[in-house]
Amino acid sequence: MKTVRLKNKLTPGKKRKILILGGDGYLGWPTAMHFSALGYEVAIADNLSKRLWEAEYDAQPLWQIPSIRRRGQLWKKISGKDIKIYIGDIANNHRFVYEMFREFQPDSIIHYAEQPSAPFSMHSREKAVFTQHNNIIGNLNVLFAMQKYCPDAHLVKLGTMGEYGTPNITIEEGWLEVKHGGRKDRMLYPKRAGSFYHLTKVHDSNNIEFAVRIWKLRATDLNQGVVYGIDTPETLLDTELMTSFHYDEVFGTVLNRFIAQAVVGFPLTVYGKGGQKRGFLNIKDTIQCVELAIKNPALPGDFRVFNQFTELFTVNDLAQKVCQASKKLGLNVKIHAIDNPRIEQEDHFYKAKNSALLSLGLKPNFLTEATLIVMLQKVIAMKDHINKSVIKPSIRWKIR
Ligand code: USQ
Repeated sequence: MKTVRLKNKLTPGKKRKILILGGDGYLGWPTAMHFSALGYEVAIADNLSKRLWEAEYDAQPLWQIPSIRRRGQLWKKISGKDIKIYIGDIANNHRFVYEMFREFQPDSIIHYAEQPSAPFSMHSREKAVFTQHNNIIGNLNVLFAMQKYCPDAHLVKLGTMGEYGTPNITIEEGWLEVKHGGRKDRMLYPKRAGSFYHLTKVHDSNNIEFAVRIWKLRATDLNQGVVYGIDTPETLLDTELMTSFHYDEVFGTVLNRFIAQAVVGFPLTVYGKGGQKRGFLNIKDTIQCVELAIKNPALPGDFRVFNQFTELFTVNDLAQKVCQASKKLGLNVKIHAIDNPRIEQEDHFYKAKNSALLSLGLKPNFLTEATLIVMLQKVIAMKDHINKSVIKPSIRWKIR
């Protein structure tokens, strides 16, 4: 793998600049605090649209999240460090993107600013079109802004393991050596995504690979698995610095949902046979992986893809683990396999490589019973705020 190792220690007087797109989100806010704590000059951009979508589905995070400006002020008070805030829409306002890149001149860009939910994208034609426009055009605007104002910057883009789908062969890290008709080539790994949302990331990957190839940009695509977890070292500094925790059917990921369900006595909603296997990682490892990508940037003209997960589980494995951990806290949790609202394989081969980030030094925080117990305890403290009516899935992949 071609990487350039930059000095990890910052030279006095010269701060490296990181622009975090989607800095108000579940991953964006902890990432912003983390790099700020490390001494980078951090700016975040967000159009606050996740807060609007949450209101639309009555799917608020379990604990109330202060406004982005309030979070910035509190972070400044606690750490003494500034996080610069840009409010604007990267998909619909390319002038906003251009102006921000021209003014801030980032060394690295971490791009999380996309509609992140598969069920949201499958709700209707309008939501599918919205998701594709929002994600794909926003990403294109970022690529053009990079090319125009900071062609030497490194783009770290959040992709997804869901781009690959569940093929019957081993999933490589982004690229595949192909032999055909007596010749060979290295090609982007074939994709078979499972929702219009996951497809946006496939289209983004193609657009980034092309832009990197023609404009000699630097980019790393992090094909991330399903994230779970509540805390990072910085979110623990103050309750108002916590990141969002979703358990609803639209924005909640499966393990976070099972934890909330266990706490309110809702039978765990295993979809179908529950043999769906996916890559998982703790939110702390998301931050670690992004840091490793930033500190070991891609070379100009190099489109790197890292598979970003630490463990593989089936949905049934997770349900069993949550039941066992809940028992330790005196909760009697039941599992209820329900009709699968999605169209996906429920019992399948799944083998995916994830050695690139490990070889850069990733030290995984594996899913232990202790981790589950801490998550359960935090959610138990907020039990009365759980809205049971947003748990049951209602969005179906087959629109009748
Ligand atoms: N599932 C259940 N019960 C539930 C919720 C989900 O059985 O109550 C199943 C789903 O059918 C699926 C699996 O759990 O087979 C994962 O579902 P999920 O909702 O946790 O994750 P997904 O829709 O794939 O999307 C999430 C994030 C997305 C990210 C992706 C990574 O929302 O932003 O890209 O995880 S990955 O799955 O690796 O593509």
